[in-house]
Amino acid sequence: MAYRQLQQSNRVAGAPTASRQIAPRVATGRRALHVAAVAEAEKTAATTRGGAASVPAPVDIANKLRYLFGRNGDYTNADAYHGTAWSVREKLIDSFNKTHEHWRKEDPKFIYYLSAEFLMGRSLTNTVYNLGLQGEYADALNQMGYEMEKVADAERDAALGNGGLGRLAACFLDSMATLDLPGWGYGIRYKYGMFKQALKNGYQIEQPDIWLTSGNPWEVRRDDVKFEVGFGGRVERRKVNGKEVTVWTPSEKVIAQAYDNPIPGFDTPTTSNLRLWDAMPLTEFDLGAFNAGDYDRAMLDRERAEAISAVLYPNDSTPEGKELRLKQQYFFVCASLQDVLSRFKAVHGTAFESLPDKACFQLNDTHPTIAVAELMRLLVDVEGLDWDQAWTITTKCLNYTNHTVMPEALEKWPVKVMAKMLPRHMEIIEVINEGWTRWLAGHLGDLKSEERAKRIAAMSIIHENPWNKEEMLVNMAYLAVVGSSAVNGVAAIHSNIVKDEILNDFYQIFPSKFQNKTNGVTPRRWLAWCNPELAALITDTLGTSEWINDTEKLAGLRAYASDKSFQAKWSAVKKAKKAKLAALIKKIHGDDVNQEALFDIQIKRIHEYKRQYLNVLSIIWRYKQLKKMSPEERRKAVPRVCVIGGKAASAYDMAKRIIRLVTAVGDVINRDPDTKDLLRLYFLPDYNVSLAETIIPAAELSQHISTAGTEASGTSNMKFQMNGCLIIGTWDGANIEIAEETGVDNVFVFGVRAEEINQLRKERKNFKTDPRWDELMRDIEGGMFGDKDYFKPLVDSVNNMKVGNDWFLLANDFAAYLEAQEEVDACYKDQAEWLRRSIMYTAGSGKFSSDRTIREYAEDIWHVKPSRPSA
Ligand code: 26V
Repeated sequence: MAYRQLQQSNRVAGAPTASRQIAPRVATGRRALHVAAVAEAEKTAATTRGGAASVPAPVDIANKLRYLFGRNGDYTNADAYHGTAWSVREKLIDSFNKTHEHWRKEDPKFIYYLSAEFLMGRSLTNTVYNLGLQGEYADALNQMGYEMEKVADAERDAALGNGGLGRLAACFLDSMATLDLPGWGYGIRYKYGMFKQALKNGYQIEQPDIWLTSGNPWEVRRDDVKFEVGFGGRVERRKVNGKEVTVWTPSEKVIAQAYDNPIPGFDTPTTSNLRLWDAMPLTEFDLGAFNAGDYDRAMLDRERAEAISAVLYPNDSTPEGKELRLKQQYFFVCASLQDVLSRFKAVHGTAFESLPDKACFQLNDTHPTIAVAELMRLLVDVEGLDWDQAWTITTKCLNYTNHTVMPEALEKWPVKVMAKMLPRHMEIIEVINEGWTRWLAGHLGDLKSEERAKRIAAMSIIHENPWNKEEMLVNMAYLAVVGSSAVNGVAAIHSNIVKDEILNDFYQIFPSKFQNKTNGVTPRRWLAWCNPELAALITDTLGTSEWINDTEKLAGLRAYASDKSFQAKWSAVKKAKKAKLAALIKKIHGDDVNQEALFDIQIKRIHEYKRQYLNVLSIIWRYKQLKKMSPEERRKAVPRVCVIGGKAASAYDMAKRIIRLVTAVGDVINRDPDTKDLLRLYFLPDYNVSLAETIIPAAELSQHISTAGTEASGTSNMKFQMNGCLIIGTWDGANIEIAEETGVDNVFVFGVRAEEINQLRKERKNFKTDPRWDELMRDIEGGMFGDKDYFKPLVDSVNNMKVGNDWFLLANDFAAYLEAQEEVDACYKDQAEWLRRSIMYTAGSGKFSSDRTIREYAEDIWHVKPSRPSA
């Protein structure tokens, strides 16, 4: 039997343990219970004492509370969480140390995943499950009068990411550790993560995410690991021993302080690492200034330094030009590369030609792309390699993943900003670009000189700002492509768009650089741990829990898809999860919802291209139809509870209006006595990883309705699929591959195809809108949901028939969408068919495990092999 399964026995899938069943739940009895449990456990401990590991969990939890927090007695769930987390942390660190001792001895090639975002969510549940300690800690808490689930609920999310890109990085770390791949994540330890979203009168307001206030048990501060990072200043050429060297003297320096976040693999002794950097001042205090009575000036350095790792940038509708963001990017890249090189040198000295055999870096989008110039700087200026040798090493070590087709999201930094903040890097980029364009000129030698010049200009890393001819820009995607061995998109269709459109010029030059790596999600967090009831049913049915790290085994469920008794069990699990979501809706909105209704969910960042607006329009249309129906007709209607959740970037005005439209429509629909039993619409505020863990298992229909060709992949679609939730979606991103794996007929696919988009945009002014669409526009404009003026720009953005308007083609897809929604209703009426499809979704989700994705990266791009410590 596999390593940790032995320890977990059959508890993996969340079967209740004996003690959990008998545990009293009365809060008032907790203290007595707690004291008794600890005393009992201490007796046992007396015979087994002999190291921290042998201390029984209840005693250990109590000890942590006593000695770390100075607490004694009647703890809240939050206290119990801290005690438990600090206890679990020790086992995690033991595993971390063992793994790294092993890797130090073996010296395997490492993959370093450089990412400005890691959206980790909560750690307690994941850690105890992955370490095989779930049963032990659930029992301990039970004996003390607590429930693991409630205790785990007290943890704050680590929300160091915006959305898909950051959560993908977190899933990848889980898979890398689970597959025993030597690899670390590197990023920034933001003091404030993704903002908290609250609603005030139906409008989004943003609040700071102060996530570190109660301490973070999942990190280890490494006081011995810090590096200097410089900014600004001047660059000089000097002769040293007859050789010309370049010396950069920064005008500002800060310290990057390492914090390690151990990442436990599942069913393996491997625990890898996410190293996050915190920015600190070089000197604690300018004592001179302080003594002179200038306290403000003394504090200035500290504030300036700390600002670098203070906040996560929420991705905006206009992401350009924020100097602090470039500073953040360079800060973490510089510290990470120095860290890797210093470990390399400790073992291999200056044999840098073998660096590509020991280390490779994945650039998660363009955010860490300054790594191209920084690795060159470290190798040439600091280590004294010649340029060509350094360039060979650099391009062998780096790889780049593109995550978006949105042109405005492709980072370009003004040369002026780059030259001021990173003067040496700007020089290096210029030299790279000179070499690149010179090489291109040779490569394109057969072309006529005019055509050649055009092609070269189009591929130059440094180019004019098309909106402002005065300004020159550094195109970070181009730098990443030129500086990398491999470039990949994140779903089949997206990788084709990268090759055929976004980076087509480069694809023509280097066809073999371009790859596809379809995204995946970790089946641990997104099925096994967030839906233990379904996991238990799957394990029972397949007779094994091996599907948790071999999701292809889920295909075995296909044999049961039409089995009535299996369908009944499948449906019972969904009902239980729906009850939980209903309880959450009740808690937030105070309403009881019909739990027999179809639970219809759209959760993701709010963006015009994701088309939450289209969803709302169809909900309004449904409402209007219901209003018109006779009581007899209403009895036949399929009741729905619609849920929309997601954050709008603070500066993204249109997205905020969309949120307000959702809440305004909800206010009308949910109170209408004619329809409220048949239709509800709720906006769930502050959508985040833990909320997703509650919502996704309860969902029956999920919406992935981006304009074809705009959503690079989507990853929540995979999470819904794993949890047996049907998809209504466009032929976009990973929806396509999901449909292929699930059976296209099982998915509600609608709308225009990516190939048609450009033409349709051009023809926009001739487009004849559907009369139902026109009616809805008049309704919103006319104030059916109040706030007429506020909604006006929303109506205008899609309703003027001119080129450039309705850029995301809501009107074009509207009729097809309503039709697909009718198919949904018809299918839901046939519960046997609905359940069959639901089972087919989970059965078809095998491909979308991030284990598969990571295996592909490891084999095709990283060339990294597993290295597992002994148990
Ligand atoms: C998007 C946009 C849209 C236009 C306005 C500015 C802006 C800035 C940033 C972004 C996000 C780009 C990176 C990103 O999060 N991409 C997401 O990556 C996921 C993981 O690969 C993928 O599943 C999502 O489809 C993709 O949007």
